[in-house]
Amino acid sequence: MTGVTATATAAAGTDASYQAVFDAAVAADERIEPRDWMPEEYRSSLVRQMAQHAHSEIIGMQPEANWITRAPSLRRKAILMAKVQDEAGHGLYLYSAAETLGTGRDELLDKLHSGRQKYSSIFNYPTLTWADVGAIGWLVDGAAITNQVPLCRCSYGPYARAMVRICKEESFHQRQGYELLLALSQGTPDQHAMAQDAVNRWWWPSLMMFGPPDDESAHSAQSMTWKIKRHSNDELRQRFVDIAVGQAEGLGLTLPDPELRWNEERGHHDFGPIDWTEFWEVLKGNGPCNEQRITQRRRAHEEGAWVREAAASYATKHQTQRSRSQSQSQSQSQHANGEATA
Ligand code: BYC
Repeated sequence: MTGVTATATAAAGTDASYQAVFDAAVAADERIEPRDWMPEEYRSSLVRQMAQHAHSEIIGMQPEANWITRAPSLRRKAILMAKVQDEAGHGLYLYSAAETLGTGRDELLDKLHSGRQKYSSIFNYPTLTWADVGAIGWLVDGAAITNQVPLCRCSYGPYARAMVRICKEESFHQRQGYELLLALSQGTPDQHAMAQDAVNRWWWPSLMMFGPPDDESAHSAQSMTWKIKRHSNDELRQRFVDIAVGQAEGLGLTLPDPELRWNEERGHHDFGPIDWTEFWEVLKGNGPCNEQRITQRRRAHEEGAWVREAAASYATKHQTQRSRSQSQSQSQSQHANGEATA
């Protein structure tokens, strides 16, 4: 919020006037910052979405990391390692952004590990072949960019700023996936078939990433009023389909939907029905890899306990050293002042 509105907030003093200042800031496309007053539901909805987003980034490392040791060349291995590391970084930015709302990372991770918070449905599908790494880059990162570019204009400042850097990195991820699939598509007939098979398996789950249809989306209307979300789930899904059709042609691959066709009247592509039963089943924990992903995540957390302990004791040691040298220099300057006065 601007200095003027923040001052107005301080002067106003009642919940209703705080709310009015908040609403005016959102309406004026100003950013809400951590110390600004905000409705509790706005705070909790942001924590819910940002936590789910952060969890998706770190769980999303698993399906691709599965292929690091089997990448077909040093170049591909280096690219894949960089991408997976970027995803850990995205998780870090997002957990840090969520911390500005007063929710610590430990608490969020605990909710992920105990199944009280979600991560994206897409990461509950297996990566069966090397071509899946390309399909994830092209389709999953492509869907992520379509969804996340508007989040750079989210009303909550720390989330919006984190998204700017994340989107830049996601663009690189998407390009590497496209380039990988193009190489396979233009390779031997077996490689082409492998690329096509991966696209066939990842297409529909990628469309599900955008969330349930608008009429079943519990949070969309409120999130759009608050300008956390700028577009509805269906709008973004349609935008993604329209982009992907031309890109699939460029790749020489087809999308597995016989009903996919340009609709002149709508100015968009029509596409076939999404299997929402499958989506809700995956959300309930019944996808092909839910159990494997969460077990692996808990194990990684337990095995990383010594790193967190070491980092914490290192920080404590340096904090103690800093306080000691500060108090030493204070007493030296008091001593020096005393001598000067004497
Ligand atoms: N998976 O009211 P709705 C990435 C839940 S990309 C699981 O429409 P909302 C990456 C939803 O949480 C993926 N759950 O919700 C890419 C809600 O349940 P709760 C992460 C889903 O929030 C490549 C219920 O269904 N991206 O990280 O308005 C490599 C009703 O939904 C899903 C983000 O998280 C789903 N697909 O809209 C590595 C982007 N869809 O919470 C990593 C930020 C819906 O009431 N998030 N649900 O229990 C968003 O933009 C929005 O949260 C969503 C959902 C569009 C996903």
